[in-house]
Amino acid sequence: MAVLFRPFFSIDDPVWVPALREALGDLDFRVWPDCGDPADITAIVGWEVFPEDRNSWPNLKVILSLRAGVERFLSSPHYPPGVKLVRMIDPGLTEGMREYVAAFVLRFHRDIDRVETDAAAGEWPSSIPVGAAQRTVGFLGFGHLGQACVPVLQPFGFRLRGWSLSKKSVPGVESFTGPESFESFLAGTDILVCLLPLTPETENCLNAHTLGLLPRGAYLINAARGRHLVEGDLIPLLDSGHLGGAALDVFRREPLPAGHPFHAHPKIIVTPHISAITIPQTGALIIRQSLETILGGEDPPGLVDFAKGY
Ligand code: NDP
Ligand code: OXD
Repeated sequence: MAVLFRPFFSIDDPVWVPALREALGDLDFRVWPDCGDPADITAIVGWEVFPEDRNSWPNLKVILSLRAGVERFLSSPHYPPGVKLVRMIDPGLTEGMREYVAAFVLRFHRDIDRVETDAAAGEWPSSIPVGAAQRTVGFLGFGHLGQACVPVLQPFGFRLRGWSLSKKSVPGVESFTGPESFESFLAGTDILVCLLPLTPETENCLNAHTLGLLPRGAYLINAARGRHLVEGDLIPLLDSGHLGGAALDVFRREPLPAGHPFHAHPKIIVTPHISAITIPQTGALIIRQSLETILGGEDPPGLVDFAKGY
């Protein structure tokens, strides 16, 4: 059994290769393009698949994604049929997402951008703040990452709700399931956090109609995928005051082109897909654990269900 790593980003060689080598040191670990005999390769670790992956590895059993979201693998014509796919569930990445979501929930909750602008303009108004207990944070997609945000937000007293396909029993969080509850979920959400996987069912789910169902003045945090949002629908909702602001980490085109209207809009905060990144030290250990689980004949956490698309 040999594990092949396919570097993709410029930081992979100096960062990921040593981390994986350390975690997988006692296994037969190879780095593309030094693959050796293709028949040895039973597992591939990487960010996506490439044209030669479809037919080159006669004994390939599993692909271990370094990304949490796996739509690029699933939609690729190069994905080798019959090979299992495991998505990344990394404690380092999870910590990053928790921090990102908490940072923007608090920023929107305290209306920091408006008060900062007012103060800079010489305005010094006093107003009675809305308490966290009067604010509902709704997780659109309440899986690993959505649920991981609960312990950081709960102590502030926010009302929390999550929308998912299957019912969740998380203490203190109202669970909404399936398309039939989508509208009532949105209608009661003041700060919407999108953490859905990108699938045919979830693509374009943030649009004029659905965002229009949020209460007036609501906020959007999209840390999932750019294709969840119909980009052209957002600015009119912000300009009309229906939405109070949006923090966007992901876009249909990345990097977001210079001159894109999101860059200049006063109510949009653009971050460059940095909300949560797989951390080599912790991620490499997860790859190790997944391989051990697979070698033991079991399915590791994060095994992708091809029928569901995530
Ligand atoms: P999970 O698979 O753990 O959670 C996905 C959640 O979405 C689940 O609750 C699932 O329901 C729900 N869901 C999926 N499809 C539907 C649907 N059609 N209707 C209702 N609910 C649905 O994924 P993670 O939490 O680990 O990650 C979520 C996404 O975040 C990733 O797919 C990725 O795209 C994105 N991401 C973005 C990053 C960034 O840097 N911006 C970093 C990491 C991830 P159920 O629980 O019932 O299965
Ligand atoms: C991921 C991402 O899916 O970085 O891991 O977006």
